[in-house]
Amino acid sequence: MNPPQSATARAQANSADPAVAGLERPTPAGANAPGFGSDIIADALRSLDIPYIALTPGASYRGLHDSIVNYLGNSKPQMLLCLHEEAAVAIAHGYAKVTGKAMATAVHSNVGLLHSTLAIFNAWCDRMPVVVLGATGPVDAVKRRPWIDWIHTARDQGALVREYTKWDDQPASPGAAREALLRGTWIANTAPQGPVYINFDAELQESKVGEPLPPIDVARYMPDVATAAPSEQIKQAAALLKGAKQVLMLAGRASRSEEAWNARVQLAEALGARVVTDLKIGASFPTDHPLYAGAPRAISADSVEGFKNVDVILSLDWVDLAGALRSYGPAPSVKVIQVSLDHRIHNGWSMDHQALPAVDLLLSADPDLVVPELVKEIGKSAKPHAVPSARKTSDKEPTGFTNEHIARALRKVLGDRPVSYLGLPLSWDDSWVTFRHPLDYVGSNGGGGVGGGPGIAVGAALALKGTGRLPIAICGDGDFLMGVTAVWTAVHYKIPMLFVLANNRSFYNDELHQERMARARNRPVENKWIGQRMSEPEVDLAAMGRAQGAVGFGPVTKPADLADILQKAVAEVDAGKVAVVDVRVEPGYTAVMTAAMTRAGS
Ligand SMILES: Cc1ncc(C[n+]2csc(CCOP(=O)(O)OP(=O)(O)O)c2C)c(N)n1
Ligand SMILES: [Mg+2]
Repeated sequence: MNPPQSATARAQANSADPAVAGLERPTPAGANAPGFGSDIIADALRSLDIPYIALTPGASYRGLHDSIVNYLGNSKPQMLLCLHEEAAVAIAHGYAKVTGKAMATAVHSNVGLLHSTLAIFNAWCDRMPVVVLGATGPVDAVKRRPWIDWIHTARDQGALVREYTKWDDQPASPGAAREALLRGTWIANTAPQGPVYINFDAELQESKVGEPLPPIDVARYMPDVATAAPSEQIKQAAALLKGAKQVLMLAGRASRSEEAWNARVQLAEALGARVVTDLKIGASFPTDHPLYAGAPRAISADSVEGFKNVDVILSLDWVDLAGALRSYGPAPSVKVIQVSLDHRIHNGWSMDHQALPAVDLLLSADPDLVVPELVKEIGKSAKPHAVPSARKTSDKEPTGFTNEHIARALRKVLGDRPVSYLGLPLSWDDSWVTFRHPLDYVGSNGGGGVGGGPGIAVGAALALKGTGRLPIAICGDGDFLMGVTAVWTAVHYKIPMLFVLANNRSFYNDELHQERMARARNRPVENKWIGQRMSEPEVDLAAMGRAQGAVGFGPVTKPADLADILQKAVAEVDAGKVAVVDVRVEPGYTAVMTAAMTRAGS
């Protein structure tokens, strides 16, 4: 018998789920030697140990498609058919959020790549690895079929995504294609992680090859890249932290590792540091810990007890350190330590690098490797600290019908059951549900590209199969509608999960912006809904789930009905189904949320 695995270890095991592996078995092709360029590419793909390739098909890679089905037997990697390229890449993005490793995707020529661009951008901003494969051509014009091969061949196709991928290539021979796959996967998985794009000439895939390539030891082409900090810097950081009156820890981007999570808690406890987390990224600190101070909105000198005494800020790869420092407004005497590798990926096209923070000490290293070293250096508890009392979730019944009702009903239905939140709506408040494990929440779409939610959730739920965790995605209606076909892929590949839709029948976030404009210009605020509300007709989101084979519930129009319906939906997920619950919340955000979302630049 295998030894018991932790949820994180199970999710990272990188093997295809047995239920998925039994699906879409091809008729064996019989004696099957590698005979074509795409067979060599398929061999290289298999050597990468990637369990799945999410794809939307197209003739530009029909050679590779054939090789995966008939040469590899649709296994290692196994195809996951997606109804839109944006879903294919989003699924790989979600899978990486849980496993920390890249999955493959394939998108057709320039057109499939164009469809996938937003999802690639989301993965880029989220620093998540994805290996995107594509195709073009035949590059040799005399080999092209009339019309279609011409419109679907682009010079420098990689230029479409070069500014938000870490690397791209268009190899010109089977040997170069193998090398590109090794290099691309290695680069994608190396911190800071991100998507890569490899484009295969149609002719290269379909051409016959004589000799097979000589075998290689793949591991030697993908060496580990050291991302620890030098001990001298660890000592410097530890000295600053130990000497501090009050440390503020900004717990930013982190892996899903339980050991790293525990080390972060130990460090905070040793320092008595107050800790802030960010719903843009995965859970990084227990939100019921007495030292936990809240989400980024809490970052201001007078918001939390003890903050005004802060004299050292420790950023563990915080997404927007300069922005956090600006809201906190620290006195110049406050020392700032930044632990991050992110500067290595900044390229100046996208401003996702954020403003340049003023720091006193930069550890250009992986925070998950730095924190345990700091714990060792500082000792379990450097000095006694007054421990504040842990935050409590509000017992007050909210008014109207809001996202807070969804949170309350889920708390009631789920109790202490292990749950992974695979997405939360924009207006979510971090106090509504508690995170106690790195897999309790996997973070947002990263790039603010609405429509990523459903696909990311499906990929994350796939990676969570076998962990015993209940996968839940809470999506805004706008987000769900833009990415809705990912539901079909979840149903088809038997990926049980729960979608709860915070359906306010509006792109409500933008109503707030119209409200802001109207107020600033002294114009009628009551017009803010025009061009925003999705009513007359209201879209039946449960039916959109049902149409794709999910079990649809709702519309739920009364808070009192919500818990019972969610209970039924959870029972369906436990029975292996995909459940979609349409909850008709009222348009409107809390005052705090409204202020945070529409604040001006300065
Ligand atoms: C691709 C894309 N289009 C438009 C936007 C602008 N935008 C930001 S939030 C938002 C509304 C999203 O609607 P929904 O998911 O229903 O959430 P709600 O704001 O209603 O809570 C829009 C349209 C965006 N960020 N991304
Ligand atoms: Mg909405």
